Amino acid sequence: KNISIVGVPMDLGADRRGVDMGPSAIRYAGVVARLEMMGMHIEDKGDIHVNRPHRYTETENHKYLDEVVEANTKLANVVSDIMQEGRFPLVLGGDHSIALGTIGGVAKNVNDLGVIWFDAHGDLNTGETSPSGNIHGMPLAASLGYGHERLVGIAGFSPKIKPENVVIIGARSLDEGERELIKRLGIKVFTMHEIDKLGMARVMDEAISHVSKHTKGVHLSLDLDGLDPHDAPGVGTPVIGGISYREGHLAMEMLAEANILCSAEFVEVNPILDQQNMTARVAVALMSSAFGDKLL
Ligand code: DIR
Ligand code: MN
Ligand code: MN
Ligand code: MN
Repeated sequence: KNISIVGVPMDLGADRRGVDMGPSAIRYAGVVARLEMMGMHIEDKGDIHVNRPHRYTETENHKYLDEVVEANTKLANVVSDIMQEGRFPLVLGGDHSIALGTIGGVAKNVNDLGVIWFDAHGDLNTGETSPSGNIHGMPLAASLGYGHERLVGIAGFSPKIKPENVVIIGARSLDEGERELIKRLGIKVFTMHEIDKLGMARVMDEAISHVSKHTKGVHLSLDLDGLDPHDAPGVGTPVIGGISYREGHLAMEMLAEANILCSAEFVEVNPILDQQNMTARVAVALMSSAFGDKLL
């Protein structure tokens, strides 16, 4: 596989410093060497420039809207160029607002894109429903065409994905407006309840068949807070009771076996809140499994 890595040192979507260092932390954890060891051809395109405002800017309950839109517009172009070259975009976050640009760039090149969203949260808020005004809680809604017109309009078209081609895995903290949108759009969600009850193997079997049924490629958007804080402590909004390291690996291995991924992003790694860069190292380990690393 030919993989192009792009870092997005973005923290404005979470309104908390530290997650902007995620791309450095993941590189420090050896992402390039690990994937090259598996025989992948890696090109590291470096980081997208993120403009840092001197003052706090808020537009209708969307913190740092200008800067988030600007960086994601650039990211969408870079990701689209990577896909045009026939390479696999691997985007390193940064907070989850960068999914707007990644999905924008991927969906431009893949009609009927499927999305697997690993997260403790739904990221299905709009400016109206968000309790925080943080845009990292909105990218899935905006990709589906809901929310501020400037977020929805990133990459120049909307919607980028259809609700029936999305699956959320690991959810355990959903806001009221997110629950309503999930019900209204009929989005498939495997909460921790389903993972506990059915087991990760069955959840992934069902998730993979759901998301690949009417699609030509699947994007993996993995928020490290989907994992349990015990295994991935370096995240801005940890929620107890998450996916274990082993369940995470099984999920990635099953994705590799299914061979459906066309792009991936690993987000919300915050080395400031971490213990010995453990969360970035977990991210790299999960990536290698998603790209087909095996014990035997
Ligand atoms: C919350 C937190 N639902 C919000 N979201 C997070 O602010 O919209 N997503 N942390 O990853
Ligand atoms: Mn998220
Ligand atoms: Mn999250
Ligand atoms: Mn394993």
